[in-house]
Amino acid sequence: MTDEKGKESTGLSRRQWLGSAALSGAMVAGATQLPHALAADAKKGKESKGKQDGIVEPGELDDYYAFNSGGQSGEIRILGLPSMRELMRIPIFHIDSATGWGLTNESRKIMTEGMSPASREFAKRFGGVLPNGDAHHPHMSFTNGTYDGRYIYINDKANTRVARVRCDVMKCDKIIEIPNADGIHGLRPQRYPKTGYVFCNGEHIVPLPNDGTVMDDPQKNFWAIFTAINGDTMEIAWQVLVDGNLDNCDADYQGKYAFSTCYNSEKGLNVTDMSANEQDWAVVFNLKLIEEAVKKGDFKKMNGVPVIDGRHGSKYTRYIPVPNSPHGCNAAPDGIHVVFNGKLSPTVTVIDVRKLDDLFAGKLKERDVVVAEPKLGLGPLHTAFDGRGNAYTTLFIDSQICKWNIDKAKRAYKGEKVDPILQKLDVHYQPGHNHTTMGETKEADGKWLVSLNKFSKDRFLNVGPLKPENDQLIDISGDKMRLVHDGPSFAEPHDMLLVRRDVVRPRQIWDRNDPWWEEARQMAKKDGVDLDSASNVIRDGNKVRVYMTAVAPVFSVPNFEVNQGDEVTVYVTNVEQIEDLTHGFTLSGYGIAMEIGPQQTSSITFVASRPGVHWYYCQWFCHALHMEMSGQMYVKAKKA
Ligand code: K7E
Ligand code: CUA
Repeated sequence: MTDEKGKESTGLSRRQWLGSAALSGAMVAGATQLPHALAADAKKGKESKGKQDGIVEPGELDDYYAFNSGGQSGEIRILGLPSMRELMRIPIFHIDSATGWGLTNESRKIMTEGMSPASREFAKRFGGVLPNGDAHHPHMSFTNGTYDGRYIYINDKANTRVARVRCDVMKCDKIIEIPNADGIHGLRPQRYPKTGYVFCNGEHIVPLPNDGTVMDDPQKNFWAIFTAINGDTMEIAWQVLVDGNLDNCDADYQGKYAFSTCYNSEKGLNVTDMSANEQDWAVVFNLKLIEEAVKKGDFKKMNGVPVIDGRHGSKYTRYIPVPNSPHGCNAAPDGIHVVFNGKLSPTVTVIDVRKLDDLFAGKLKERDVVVAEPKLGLGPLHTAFDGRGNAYTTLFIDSQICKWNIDKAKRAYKGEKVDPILQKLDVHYQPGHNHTTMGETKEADGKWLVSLNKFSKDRFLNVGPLKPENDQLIDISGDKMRLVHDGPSFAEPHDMLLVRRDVVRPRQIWDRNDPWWEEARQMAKKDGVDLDSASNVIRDGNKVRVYMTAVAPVFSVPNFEVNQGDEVTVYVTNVEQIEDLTHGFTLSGYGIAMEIGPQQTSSITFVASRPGVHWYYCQWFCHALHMEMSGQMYVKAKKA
């Protein structure tokens, strides 16, 4: 039967085929190309309501956008879900050869304007920008408890930064360095009433100020910092000083509290010391009290930022004991429960946010806000939700996803004999984050879950000692979780954001009035040049500004001449009105490349240090005469 099906199913890819075969009785959308046997199965399967096959036929569009962090590669990737096709990459914290991110004047402005003086000095060795990042947690801005499609924020653990991506053009438009902290890890936007704040926490405890004057006695001198950024202006609103390393954070659905887990209450500096205690904690931040403290001046200004003292005994924070070295921090879409994932404890700890007012009023003790603590398995790291009262926790050591019911867990905590665990599904292997469709919003729809596995081992063709990670797609629409697809990925998605496609509305082409190239616009105005029809070479002392347009297959400036040592700026405006007609500008021998999308202006500045004839060309295939879309820069040698 398999052979027969196999023969008939030539229209299906192997993955589609495997997906369908694994279905046995599931409803298959777009079944027109299915072999008869399967089509019959599909019909039968209609009764098993809600099952999905994950097949997206060629030419069909996905139901969800997935925004995947690129981990230590420093970027965000856009995937379609359920196909898991990679659609785009957004370079952020690193230098990118394709788009010229980190090379163009526009991107360098974004990468450098939020730098501290110390980083600016240090980055000189890399030509002015820091060349790497470690991006973990991409999260979209919220309005009223659900995604609003405006921005995506992401952390850089490596260089203590936070970036913002504009969802209309899918480009990063702000990067800021967070002072007083070391290694921004957890990041979540405020859910209600809107974003609002972007919360992020420094992971590593460091001396404050961290200027080399004091570097001993961590118990007395080292602290971690929780930061609230204004998501609109990307300025830092306030910071809170706390005890112990912070790991992950989240916000409630009421706009009253934020939370961070702490895995190093010991304030240890090595793994043995850091994991000594049986319990660490989750810190609760009272936003209203903190805002009042800022207003009435109950803070210390450090590096220009109000820093509030939130250490043990502070009225602005509470420390809830949680076993043991908790990691993930996840607010449920019911708006009531927050889950802290035990990591070294097989448990997750569930609190009820409605009890927090009484906790801060002194009517309840810290552990009184805990309403469940189910034992799920080994290595619980992160939890996702389906909006139907169920939670899905990754078990790193067991290599499983554990599906459990929040209400049952609460009843068991009260002593009732009930097993909250509904199912355990093997994943391959060692999952970190998982994420459900719309699962961190009040519109959680319980359709899909992606498990971001840290190891792929034998799941793919061997590509050498460095193996891909494995992002696995799991159908959670029915009673049972069902593994649908293996998705290899390069280093290293930590977290994924799954957004219904109608929420995200990117432009097809740039708007000529976009602020992106405001500096180029101002300079052109000063030079009396119209960017839209430019063909100008302007000499200004030893500075040369070359303005050109790009229309397939020509640059409006076919060649230009400069003197060795001149500082040259090239402005290219792509005046195409057609979608997907991107041009590029690459200058040979100068380490220069940039993307110029339809209706976009891009610019790049360099010193013409190498004499001779240097070709420039369009590196984005745009036309049958794309190879011919080129020109020459003549650099006259300096007289010896
Ligand atoms: Cu668990 Cu950085 Cu979100 Cu990785 S963190 S897994
Ligand atoms: Cu323009 Cu290739």
